[in-house]
Amino acid sequence: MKEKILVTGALGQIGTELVMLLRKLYGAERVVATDLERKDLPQVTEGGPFEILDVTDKQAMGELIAREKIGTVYHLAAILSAVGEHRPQLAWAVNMGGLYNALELAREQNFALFTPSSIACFGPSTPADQTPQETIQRPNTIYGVTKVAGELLCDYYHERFNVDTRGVRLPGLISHEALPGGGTTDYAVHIYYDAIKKNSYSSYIAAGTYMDMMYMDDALKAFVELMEADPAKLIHRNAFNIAAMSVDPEMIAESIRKFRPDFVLEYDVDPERQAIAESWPNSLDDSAARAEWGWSPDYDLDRMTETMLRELEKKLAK
Ligand code: NAD
Ligand code: AKB
Repeated sequence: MKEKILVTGALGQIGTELVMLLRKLYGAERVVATDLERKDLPQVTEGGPFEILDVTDKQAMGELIAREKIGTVYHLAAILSAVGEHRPQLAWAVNMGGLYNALELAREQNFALFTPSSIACFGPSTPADQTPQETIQRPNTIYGVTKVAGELLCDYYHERFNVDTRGVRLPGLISHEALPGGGTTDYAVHIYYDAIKKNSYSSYIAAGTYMDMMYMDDALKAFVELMEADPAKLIHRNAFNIAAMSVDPEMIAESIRKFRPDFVLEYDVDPERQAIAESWPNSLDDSAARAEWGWSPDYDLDRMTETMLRELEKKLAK
């Protein structure tokens, strides 16, 4: 990759680690990290170029992309599911307004655009187990509505204007670098923090509620591999199902107990986030991603648990 890369929403859970990886792969000066405001994440704001950028401001985004001669944008700025239900108008403005601006600029300035979708693009009427690549998509959250609309809009810009749009439907992501930003799957990150801090966790998601989850390194591998894949082989450009593990809180607790036998899991279920979780699939069929660009995850539940506990122990001891 010769041109520069721009990341929006770069100080979020994914952006923090994506920027660090892209800078390692392509050179620090070639990766421009942007977000709405500066946060205390020096690994991103001081490890290479960082700019303030509101993705709802098309003019500012266009000027920055032209000035920096950007060839690829990873568009991560978004409002996630739980926050979205409290601020639906903001979720629409950022998720759809920001994506529309990015797509229009990609058409005008000819850069490649990666946009993540989510398991949230599915709803209660979707087949819940091994959800197929192409199936019913009738989500009942504003976040999910913006994800389906975003997938379709990215397809449209590719077919109508030949914009190089690509994307995956991400499961809940589990990571130790930056905290998650207000989603439904966040419990699966918090459980590891509390395992280290208190050796116990009170889950807002009920036992027996299965959702797909993935360790961050696998998700970032998917981003980079999809953007480097041969475009001639991509049939489902913008919304590849990808999967690594389907788990409920009990399974994560069992995995933690392999390393911390006294770990205690309790429940204080939050009806709002529980309802969202129940509307999403239990597990996705990711065979299209495997066939079209060789997707395969490296982390299963126990490998992820071991890594999370080890890394958080170091981090929280500081
Ligand atoms: P996050 O909430 O951690 O980060 C989003 C970032 O966007 C934040 O740093 C926030 O400041 C920024 N932002 C919000 N409004 C903005 C605006 N108007 N202009 C510029 N920046 C703005 O989210 P994340 O987990 O890093 O998610 C990134 C993308 O991946 C989103 O599209 C999300 O839907 C998708 N995704 C994430 C997960 C997950 O588990 N983390 C799962 C599925 C899909
Ligand atoms: C959320 O829970 O909102 C996100 C997602 C799965 O899209 N983590």
